[in-house]
Amino acid sequence: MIFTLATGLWLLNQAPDDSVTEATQEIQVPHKPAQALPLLASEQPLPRASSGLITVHAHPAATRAEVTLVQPADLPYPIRLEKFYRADSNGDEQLMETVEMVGNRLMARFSPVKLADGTVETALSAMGAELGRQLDTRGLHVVNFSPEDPATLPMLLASLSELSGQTIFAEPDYIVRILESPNDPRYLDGSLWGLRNTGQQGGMAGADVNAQSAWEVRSDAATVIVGIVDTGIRLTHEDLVANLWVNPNEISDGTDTDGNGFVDDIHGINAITMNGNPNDDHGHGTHCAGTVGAVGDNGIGVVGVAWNVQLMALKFMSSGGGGATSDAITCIQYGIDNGAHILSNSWGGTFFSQALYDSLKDALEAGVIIVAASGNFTSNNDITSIFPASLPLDNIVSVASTTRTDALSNFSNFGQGSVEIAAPGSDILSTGFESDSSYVIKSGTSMAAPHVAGAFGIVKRRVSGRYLVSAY
Ligand SMILES: [Ca+2]
Ligand SMILES: [Ca+2]
Ligand SMILES: [Ca+2]
Repeated sequence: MIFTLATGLWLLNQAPDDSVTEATQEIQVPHKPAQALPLLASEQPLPRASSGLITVHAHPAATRAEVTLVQPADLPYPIRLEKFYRADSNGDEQLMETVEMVGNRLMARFSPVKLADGTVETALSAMGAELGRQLDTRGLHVVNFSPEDPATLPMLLASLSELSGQTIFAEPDYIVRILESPNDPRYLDGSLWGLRNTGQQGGMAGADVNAQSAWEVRSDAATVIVGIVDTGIRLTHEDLVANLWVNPNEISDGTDTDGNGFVDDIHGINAITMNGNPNDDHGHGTHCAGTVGAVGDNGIGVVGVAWNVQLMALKFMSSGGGGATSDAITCIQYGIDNGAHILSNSWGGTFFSQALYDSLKDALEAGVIIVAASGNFTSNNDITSIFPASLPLDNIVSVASTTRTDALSNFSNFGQGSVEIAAPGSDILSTGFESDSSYVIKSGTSMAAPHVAGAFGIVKRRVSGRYLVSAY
């Protein structure tokens, strides 16, 4: 693993290499273009990173950078796009890289002492910014500002990092995305080969997670809570509803009964809207939830790796399949605070976030297992990191994807030192979000990670890891 712990200052974020950037383009889910209104554009030439800073990132080979603010229809915040171009030998411009971050906020960890005595708020006010929502109890906050000037975000980051004794780090609030692969052939009648493969549909017998054997040991994980950090869950789905986690301290009455900041968070939260409605408007999260824990032995639909588990819906990505790192952190902290044992994360990005690292370290200290998709770039995570899968924390399990012939899926990332396990991820049938009886097939390391999260659900109550080993 080449990853080294950065000090967290935004200037230390590394741009990925070109090949990864191209692969990134392939998996990006576009925002709804009809509503993606460019509000500003600037074409200042590089060099940057001195005075007159325009871009947060730097691309050493770029000849031109462009900053655009777009307002997607599916998100309440604008997205800032930093595009880096290079002129080829014909003089034609090639897009080398696009970096996405929230346009009107950033994340910063402040000294709790300086937060408490008001110093931080005064300093932010002088910069034209304001302290936003708290992300943890040790000084991590969102910082809100008006995005009209493209230089504001880089200038704020620079100014904050110079606030000696007040700011511990400041960084952009990067957009991360689902790790579903759009290109794989779909089998409309696809069976649950990932759970039991007898060689059907050209598969290889035994190329599965050996769920049959594991289920003979224990399919009931009724006391285990698995948080699905994703696009939400269809809360009324016939094969999920019985396995949804229920907040014991909340009732549905239009108020925040348990005083945790979320109104009627019965089954989880929506961190985009900061309320208790994590219903899925994309489908990705519902699919992942079904793989972890669709109800077993109920005579309908599919069956999760864990038949009887508590699924906590933690929504931070929108109908476009993307979301903000700060909102993911809100979901992770909610999971930790509400007793989740496992958090399933079928999403990622290529930029290191100190705030995300800190949040997952909180999970480690609380004994929460983090299962993370390794990415669909066909690249080596030992060389190019994907976050959160590549973060160097002992509780993170990075998952690659396999096919029904037990081969690595053609899209799957890999890495001897940075990917821990492979699980079925090509052509996976699971619950759909379109209706309460919808079942669909999806592919990606997004689909592999929940197999592992479900397996952890089964073994969570065992004393040793013996049955996990036998299941894989
Ligand atoms: Ca509440
Ligand atoms: Ca309530
Ligand atoms: Ca079922």
